[in-house]
Order: sequence, then C-alpha cells, then structure tokens
Amino acid sequence: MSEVLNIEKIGQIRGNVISEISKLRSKDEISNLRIKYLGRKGIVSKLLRSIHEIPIDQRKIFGQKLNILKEELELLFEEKSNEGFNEFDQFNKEKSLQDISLPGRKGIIGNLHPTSKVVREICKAFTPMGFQIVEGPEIELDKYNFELLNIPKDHPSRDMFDTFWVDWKNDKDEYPLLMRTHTSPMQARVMEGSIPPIRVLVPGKVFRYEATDASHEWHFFQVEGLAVDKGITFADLKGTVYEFARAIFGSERKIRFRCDYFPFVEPGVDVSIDCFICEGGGCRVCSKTGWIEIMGAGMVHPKVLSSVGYDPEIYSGFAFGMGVERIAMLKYGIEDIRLFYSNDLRFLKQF
Ligand code: FA5
Repeated sequence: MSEVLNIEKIGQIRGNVISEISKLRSKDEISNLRIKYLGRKGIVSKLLRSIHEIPIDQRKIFGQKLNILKEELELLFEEKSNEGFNEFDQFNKEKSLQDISLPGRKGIIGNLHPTSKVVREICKAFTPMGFQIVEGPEIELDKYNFELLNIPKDHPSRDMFDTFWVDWKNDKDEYPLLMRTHTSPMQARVMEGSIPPIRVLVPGKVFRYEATDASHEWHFFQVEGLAVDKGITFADLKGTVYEFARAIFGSERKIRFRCDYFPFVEPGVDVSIDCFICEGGGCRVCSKTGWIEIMGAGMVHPKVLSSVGYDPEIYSGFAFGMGVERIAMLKYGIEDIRLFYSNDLRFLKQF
C-alpha cells in the first residue's frame, strides 16, 4: 500500500467527497465524481483492494471503516442524484447571473404595410361579387403592356407610359421587356388563357418614369379588374364600382365618373372620390380640384377582345385599374404618397 492508511486518511476522503459533491451541477458531474471514488479504479475501491497490505491486526478495523465510507459515499451520491436536476436548474447554476424564470422579453411583432392592408381590403370587397384574385409578372413583354391593349409602337399614349426598359434585345433588335407600367397587361393574359365568363382582380406593383409629388410615386400598386361575358354593359361597371366604393369608404363619400381616354377601352372614364382633406374645397393633395382620382375604367375595346380571339359581337366586358396608395390616402387621411415607401417607422407603425 503506497499511501499510509489511517483513520485520518479515511476522514479526509470523506471530507473531500462532501465538499466536491456540494458543487456538482449535473448528473454527469455526479457520475464522474462517483467513478473517481467508487469506480473500479476509484480511490476507495483501490484502498479496499489493497487492504491485505496492512498489518493483519489492523486489517479488520480498516476494512470495516472503508466499507462504512463506501456505503456512506454511495448514499451521498444517490441523494445528490435525487436532488432533481433539470435543464433549467442546470442552466441557472451554470449562468448564475441569468434568471430564466423571469418572464421573457416580448417579441417584436410587425404589422402589415398600409399598401398590403388596403390591397387585402380591396380584394375582400370584390370577392363577394365573384371576382377571382390572380397575379402577373412585374417584368412584362411590350406585347402585353402595349400591343395587345391597342397601343401600337407609334401611339402617342406610349409617351405618358415611357418607362424602365430592360436591357435585353430580341432578334428583331427591339427591347421587348419592361417594368410594367400598369396591371392592364393581365387583361390580355387572362383573356388569352380562359373562356368567358371572366371576373378577375389583379393586384400588383407597377413602375413609371414619373416626377414624384404629394400624389404621384414612380412605383406604386394597382388593382386591375376585368369582367367579360355576354351582355355586360356600362351599368354593370358603374354598379360594381359603387358597390366597391361603399364597402371601402362608406356611403358618405361622393363618387364622380368623367369621360377619359385609354386606348384599350371604349368608352373610357376616370373615377374620382371627393377629397377627404378639403372636403371638396381644393387643396394640394387634390391639386385644387376637390377630387382625387382613384381609377381609370371603361368597356373593353372591341380591338382588344378581337386580339385575344373573342368575337366582340358576342362578348363584351368592363375593366378598371385603381391606384392602391391613393385609396389608402383617402381611407386613412394620408397627405403625401411619398410617405408609403420612405421607410419611416413613425409612419408605418400607425397601421
Ligand atoms: C391606368 O394605369 C390604366 N391601366 C387603368 C385602366 C384599367 C383604365 C382598365 C381602363 C381600364 P392610370 O394611369 O390613370 O390608368 O392609372 C390608374 C390609377 O393609378 C390612377 O387612377 C391612380 O389612382 C393611380 N396612379 C396613376 N399614376 C400614379 C402615380 N404616379 N402614383 C400613384 N398612383 C398613381
């Protein structure tokens, strides 16, 4: 026996175990300490195995003492294991400065952008009238954005739509791709791919080469509407627009229809709502007119119907395209459209 075994030594081992065991923080640590003392090569086990090395007259007494120590240590380890370690206790003990029983910090939950909110409200107003929601590409072919909508290459109305062309030429040396200037290209796309009756609503982003002011942005959202069937008349268009305006603005707002020109409708109108700020008196938001234009609309032009293979003698339809931010401005009393995309949280958090 290399070390002198005496009562003091046994007491010392006991003391060490008691002190070490009090610091243990997990079952793994208990197991490691148990192995250190009581494992096959543990301190106490080794002493027990070497008992034959001590003088025979002391062997019995030390044997008894060591066995008592072993039993006591077994008990201590068992008690410590039963203390009920769980992940939280363990975590707390390891990171004593953190008290994970404290209530958690409230997560930051964002809110919908006012444009998204209004798009959803518009869709909700039209779906009970049988309109289906569809979406289209933001990068569009000239063919859909202009040609099929009765806006050929030399048409003057292209000027007001002069926009962001995509730097890609086709084999005719043309630039046929652009950031769409309105959601109307989806009129042709939907008609090409379906058989009437059609009733669709197309929300989406559009882009224009436009100087910005309180009511004009260079990128904004539109919602296009299209209904095609046998026997659709202008009265259906008016009824649908009134129903929508009542659902969104309530019955007190005034609605105005005025003749307007869009190459893809005949007759064409613009629809305005009386200005919410000046109540019709004239201010900078309504450009001193007392009215805010919210949509262009009209009966689908016979040329457009023909270009997608529909017989205009059989089918007729109406279409409209509204500006979402303008509707949000009216609904929430927002005085400058540029607030929508300037990323100012003081503005965005209000919705
Ligand atoms: C059009 O874009 C047509 N495609 C609408 C249409 C569809 C007419 C179907 C007939 C049939 P317009 O350029 O007027 O039309 O735009 C439609 C609406 O978008 C406007 O009434 C307005 O509410 C909104 N709008 C237009 N330009 C801007 C702009 N720069 N910033 C914000 N909103 C705008």
